[in-house]
Amino acid sequence: MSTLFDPLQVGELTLANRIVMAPLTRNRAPNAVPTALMAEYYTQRASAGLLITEATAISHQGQGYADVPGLYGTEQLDGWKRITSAVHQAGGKIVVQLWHVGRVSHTELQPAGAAPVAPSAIAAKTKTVLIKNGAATFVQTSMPRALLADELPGIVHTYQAAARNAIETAGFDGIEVHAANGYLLDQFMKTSANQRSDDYGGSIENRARLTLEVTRAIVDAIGGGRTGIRLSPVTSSNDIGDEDPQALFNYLLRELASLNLAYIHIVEGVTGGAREVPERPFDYAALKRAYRMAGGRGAWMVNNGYDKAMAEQALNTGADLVAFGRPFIANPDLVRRLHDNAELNTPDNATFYGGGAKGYTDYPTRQQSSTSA
Ligand code: 8OZ
Repeated sequence: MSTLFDPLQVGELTLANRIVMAPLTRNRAPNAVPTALMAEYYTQRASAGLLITEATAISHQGQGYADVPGLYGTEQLDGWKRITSAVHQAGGKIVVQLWHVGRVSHTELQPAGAAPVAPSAIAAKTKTVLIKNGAATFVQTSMPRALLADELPGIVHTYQAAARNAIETAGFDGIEVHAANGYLLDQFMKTSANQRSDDYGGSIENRARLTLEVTRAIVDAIGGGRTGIRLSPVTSSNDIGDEDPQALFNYLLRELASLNLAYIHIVEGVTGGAREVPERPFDYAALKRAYRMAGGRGAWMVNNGYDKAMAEQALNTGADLVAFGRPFIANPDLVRRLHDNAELNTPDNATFYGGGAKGYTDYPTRQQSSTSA
């Protein structure tokens, strides 16, 4: 029986253990440029089998929050290169999560103050963050405009270019397609945000098309063995929802099966919230079966509110990797602590988004706690 602490080959990535650091937005990249402090933060956590970066915009249009990083300019790529080098030096593996927020944005964050883009001109009833006079301010997202069908190849190409740059220039081990949490790809997939009447709306096949085109284009550029995808079938994040998520995601997973992806990353339940949603039941085992029966061999990564006991249980019932979010914020040495059944530091919600070293790089390892006491 494998444990959390056993190594695993995941596509082209050789992971030291099954413990993954989940993507975590931290809003500490002014002007979208990754910093030395971010390098310190990721390097502190390099004992994870795999680090998945915070969501990272593939274009200025893909930006939706103040001080989140990008991957579309030279300075941004240079910043990430310093981070991947430091993580590799520390023996870690790191993939970047590729992000286009779609409608979850504000005109002030968009090129030339334009409207954010979306499958349809339907506003998300959700907020984003701007910095006003140095302070984070929550504002309603702006009314988006519907993307024209002839703009979609450009979006696919932008994802592909970001993936190529991520590997060739920024030195990442791989990429994760962010197709979860109510952002652009999830907006196209789900009925609450997509009312299109062209080849990208209506049927499940049409709504899944953009996600599949993006993933295929990335696989063509960097190979399936360096590509993962994150999905959240029933989350309500960012005002998203679908009438029949089981049918939608079973179809998507059957289509993804032939791409030889490194991993499939599933957020179970509401992202960062309830794992069980009584009004939106979902059979994750059936989803996995759909993928495996279609020939999918990628590692199965589960996420959302796991502790050690739940993670071990998941491995015993067929998961390959477990992604931890908040525990990794507060415990740079989470792998060691889980291994030793040690107590965990408690994360401080007030410093999750924005700020500096406080609540970011100053959580002590167990060793630091014992020597400073
Ligand atoms: C929290 C705050 C802002 C963005 C996600 C990228 O939910 C995010 C995010 C999370 O995937």
